Amino acid sequence: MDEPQTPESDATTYNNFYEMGTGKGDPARNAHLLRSEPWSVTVEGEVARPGVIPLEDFLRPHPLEERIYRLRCVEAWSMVIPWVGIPLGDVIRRLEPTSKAKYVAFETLLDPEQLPGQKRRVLDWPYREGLRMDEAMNPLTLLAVGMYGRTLPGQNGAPLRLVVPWKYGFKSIKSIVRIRLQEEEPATSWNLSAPREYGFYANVNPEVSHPRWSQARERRIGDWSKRPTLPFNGYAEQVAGLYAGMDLRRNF
Ligand SMILES: Nc1nc2c(c(=O)[nH]1)N[C@H]1C(S)=C(S)[C@@H](COP(=O)(O)O)O[C@H]1N2
Ligand SMILES: [Mo]
Repeated sequence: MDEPQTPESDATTYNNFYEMGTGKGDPARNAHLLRSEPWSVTVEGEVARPGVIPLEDFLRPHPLEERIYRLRCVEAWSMVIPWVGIPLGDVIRRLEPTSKAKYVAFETLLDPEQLPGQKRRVLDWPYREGLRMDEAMNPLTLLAVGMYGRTLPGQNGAPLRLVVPWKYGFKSIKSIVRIRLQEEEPATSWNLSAPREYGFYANVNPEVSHPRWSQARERRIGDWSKRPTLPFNGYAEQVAGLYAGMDLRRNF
């Protein structure tokens, strides 16, 4: 909370959202094609009440809270962003998971007219991500609906995205339309696309190099020089316990 915020103009013009193009400036140019209102979320799998829920009901009656997080990206850059959202765990509790719910799977909207990047098979669409239940219930895991005190711009994942501040940027899936609670570990887009490079857990581990580059240092957007990357992106005190006993070189 005490670190200087990334300028909003950087956070909204330097993006990864491959459904809107693979260049960092493409999402800001193509975001006008996304119709983020009205929006609903399909809830399925191991829950007491599955269904298609309008976004307003999905979030209600929870007060929205504001949090400042560092969202870090695998390309070794980071930003400090004041997200607006609610803890994912509060939403999951309201859905009443069954005892078989061990993981949460998420999917992004599939619509090549609104997301023209889906006309090319850059990834296996729709974009998919997942969390283990204890990761999903951790109070740091946020369902974001806004940033910098406004609703989310399309390029940042309007109207609903995940923010997992201790993991690589790619875990924070944008423009979510489907949440499924399930017993098996979900397939994830980046793991399907490059299994040697991107594992399911995707924790920030500065001591383990990515197969093609070191991840010991990162550039905070706006800074000239790089800084050391911290284990779990600086949230080790809060989340390291989730992985006690796991070999994070194997479970990367
Ligand atoms: N649907 C979808 N979500 C996505 C992506 C994507 O391509 N498609 N890119 C991910 C990656 S790699 C990063 S680094 C973050 C970037 O979020 P930002 O543009 O808001 O900084 O979004 C993640 N969520
Ligand atoms: Mo990323």
